[in-house]
Amino acid sequence: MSFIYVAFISLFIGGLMGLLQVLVRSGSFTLPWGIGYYQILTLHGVVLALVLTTFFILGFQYALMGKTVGISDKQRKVSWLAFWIMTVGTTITAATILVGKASVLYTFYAPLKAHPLFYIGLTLVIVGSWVAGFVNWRQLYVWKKAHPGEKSPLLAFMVTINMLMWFIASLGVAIAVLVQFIPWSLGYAETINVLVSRTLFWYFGHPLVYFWLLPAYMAWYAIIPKIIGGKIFSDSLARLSFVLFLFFSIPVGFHHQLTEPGIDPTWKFIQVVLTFMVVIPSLMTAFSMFATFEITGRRKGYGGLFGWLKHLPWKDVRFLAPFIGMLAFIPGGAGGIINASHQMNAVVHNTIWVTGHFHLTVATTVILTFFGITYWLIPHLTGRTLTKEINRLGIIQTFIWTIGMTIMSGAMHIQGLLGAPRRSSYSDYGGTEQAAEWGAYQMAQAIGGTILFVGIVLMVYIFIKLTFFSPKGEEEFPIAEEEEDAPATPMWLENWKLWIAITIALILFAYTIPFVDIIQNSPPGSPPFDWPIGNS
Ligand code: HAS
Repeated sequence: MSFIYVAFISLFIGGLMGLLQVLVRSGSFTLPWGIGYYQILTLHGVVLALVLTTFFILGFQYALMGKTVGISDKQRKVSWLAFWIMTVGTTITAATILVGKASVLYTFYAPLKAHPLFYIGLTLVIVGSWVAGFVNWRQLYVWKKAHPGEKSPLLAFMVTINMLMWFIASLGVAIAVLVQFIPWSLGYAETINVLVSRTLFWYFGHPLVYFWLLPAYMAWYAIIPKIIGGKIFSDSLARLSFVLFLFFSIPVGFHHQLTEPGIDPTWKFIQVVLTFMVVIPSLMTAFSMFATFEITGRRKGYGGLFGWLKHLPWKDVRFLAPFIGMLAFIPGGAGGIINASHQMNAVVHNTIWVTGHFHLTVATTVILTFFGITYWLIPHLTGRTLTKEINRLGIIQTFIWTIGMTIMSGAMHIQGLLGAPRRSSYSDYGGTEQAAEWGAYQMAQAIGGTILFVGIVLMVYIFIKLTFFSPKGEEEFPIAEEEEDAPATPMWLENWKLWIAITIALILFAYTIPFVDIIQNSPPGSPPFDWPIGNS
């Protein structure tokens, strides 16, 4: 619950910053008191993309682990340590941005330089999340010892994979921050190797998006079936898709660097191929969700080609919000495939199309699923109930979000195709004809963004109601069972050593040669790690 408090405070602060941004970009609003556009853009990105997500995910995952494999007092104590390390780190980073000392955006690309406290705070967030991961692994280990020969509960298996992926991936950003950014911002190193830092960042940055997505998939695979009165289509398929995410999430970072000079095109091509591999588990998930919906509907007696759709509990916000998230992932995922296609990336890279893409994926698919989880998880944790009134408000919230995001993200996609850059404040670019074409879309963005902010205020209100004011009672923790006739899950799916070995082998394959190339070809005066020497 404490993790989730931080997530909702972040939602409010980050959402407010989002509102300010769309207003500035519309050209009809100027920020007061000398506040900088990049200051609020950084706060928006860091607080929503890094803080809200990580805190919500860890809180949700603790709930899943506690429910499925249990948590001991000692593990709970260590989890508090994780929470406080992360919260202190978040406060330090957010304060540094707020006072204008770290307007470097959430990707903190060098040569933009922030105050050292920005990086130190982020390091604490990552270290704290590792501690949480160690606790989760320990929880599963203890359970396995007590249940020899049994397959681990599906949700515990999924959490373990997600934290493994997160740990292996965040080593990259940890190295960049500890070895490059902190010494450089403290003045111990005079230079920073930009390409090395960006490569390390994107080694982390792409798995980061699956770290956000996989908890949503946990809910889709194992919780939504229960809410709709059905069963899990296939436990093995669900596990296999998570294993594939572990393999293919990490060795694909170059698809964010396709326009970057200094990386051999062959390796970009190889990582693009691997990117198309990571699409497969999402397609498996789409297949599995359709199967669950159809089988459940037909079992309830709804026939016809699409008649089974009628059985879905459209008036239950615990289902509706994640379902709209699923729908949004159809265009969101298609956009991702466009981004990953090398030539098309040249059209959309660094345009506001990319911003549209991630507002569909993380800010709709993932967030609407997180909202869907909130409606049952919070009352379950606080000993309250989801009343009809809150359910109704939740449905309204879901529609507000859908309308706001459709307008805002749609406008971003079109404007991006017309060439509008991302990460820029308002400008008419010297009165050019092309920039004039963007005006109407910027206005649409402002309208969509304002509607979204209303959605945020309503969601925070719902959160407060669920936490403190809804009637006392018991709310179900909905975990589905598997279909009776599904084939038994093979035990080799839990061969952790093999999965980790394959993951490391794929990473070494995708990164070793290009990394050596990058270092060998770095321009003079740009050593990969100019530390602790310092030339000055
Ligand atoms: Fe992405 C940029 C490629 C998925 C987030 N992405 C970003 C950035 C973010 C982000 C934040 O290749 C910006 C980073 C920055 O600041 O620079 N992305 C992909 C690909 C996928 C993908 C191939 N992205 C995501 C997800 C994200 C996310 C998920 C967050 C959660 N992305 C890229 C690329 C870039 C990029 C390039 C760099 C662009 C550039 O140049 O800068 C794939 O994983 C997508 C696969 C998904 C599918 C969809 C499956 C559909 C499902 C729903 C089924 C629906 C049902 C309901 C069942 C193929 C599972 C239906 C029911 C009915 C009744 C109809």
